[in-house]
Amino acid sequence: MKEELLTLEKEALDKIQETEDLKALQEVQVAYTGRKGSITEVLRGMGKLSKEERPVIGELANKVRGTIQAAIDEKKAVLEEAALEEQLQKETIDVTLPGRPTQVGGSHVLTSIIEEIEDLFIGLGYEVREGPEVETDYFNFEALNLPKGHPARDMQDTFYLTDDLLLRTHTSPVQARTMRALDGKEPVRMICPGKVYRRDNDDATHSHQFTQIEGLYVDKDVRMSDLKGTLDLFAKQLFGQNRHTRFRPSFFPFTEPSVEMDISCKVCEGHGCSVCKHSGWIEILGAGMVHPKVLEMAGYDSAVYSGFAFGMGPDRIAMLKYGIEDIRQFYTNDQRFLEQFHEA
Ligand code: FA5
Repeated sequence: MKEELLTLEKEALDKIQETEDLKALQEVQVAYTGRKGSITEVLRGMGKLSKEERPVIGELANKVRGTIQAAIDEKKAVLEEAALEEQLQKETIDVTLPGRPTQVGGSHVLTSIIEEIEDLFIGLGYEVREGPEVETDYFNFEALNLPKGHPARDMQDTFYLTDDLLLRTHTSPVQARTMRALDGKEPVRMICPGKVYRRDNDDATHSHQFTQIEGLYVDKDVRMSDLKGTLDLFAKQLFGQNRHTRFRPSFFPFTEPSVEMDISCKVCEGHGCSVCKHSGWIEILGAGMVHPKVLEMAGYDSAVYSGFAFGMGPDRIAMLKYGIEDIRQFYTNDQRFLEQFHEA
């Protein structure tokens, strides 16, 4: 039994020596000093020994177990150290490597231009309102003096959802909604930006979905000169003090008289070029004095109140301001295009 123990000791020490990882070392420990290990196995045979031999073998067994355990502990410390070292090596950071650039998002160019226009009108005392994109036929047309069957409805080819529901073709229904909410009692000074939809064929200057900004000013004694002064100020602030504006007669069923405002072409300074189709002028919005019928339908007494309204297309305004040639660029999400307008 003594030989057996000494052989086990040698065998175990050799294996410990050869072991190269912690898992194998653990297996050696279980195999030799564990509860079901070889040493325990040998000690089970102690019953067959004489009284004199038992303490001697018992002591030897403890010594062998101690020696093996000490060797295991020592090896374990060495292996742990090596594992830590290897991990540290792997995780070393090379501070000389170039950094990875982080992608920073930014506002879409249309959002930026809408915010710029909002700021401008907020500065003039206007408030910003919103309205639904799924609109009723009533607010999109009837409340704006466009009864069913009116030929001017054809000016805005419409996506109908049901007989009575549609995707709004302009932001003008928010005029009617705002006035109605105020019950014909208070003055109104609001702008409303938002998406609008028309069954237009997409091309360089037309999109079936685009943005508009509506403006409405209703109070006692509002005149055409207020409209002209406000929109001229707006154009100069947005496009530069050198821009000139002109107003041409036009037609919208919800304003009377109606006008379209042009600004002098920025590219040719009004001399004529391909951008302004050689006219020297570019149209940027429709406007007019709110039709008395529209005021009355919304609950305002048209003998007391008057007002002006305007509607512009920020897509076209952004195209002019930044020299963008195709409106579809706004909606195709090409990052190379969009990134040009992010602020540094
Ligand atoms: C209107 O939509 C009127 N509601 C504007 C208005 C409001 C007039 C208040 C008077 C008082 P118009 O259909 O012209 O008007 O459209 C206004 C602007 O929307 C145009 O000047 C243009 O900039 C833009 N627009 C119209 N159709 C498209 C389209 N398919 N794609 C991109 N922009 C468009």
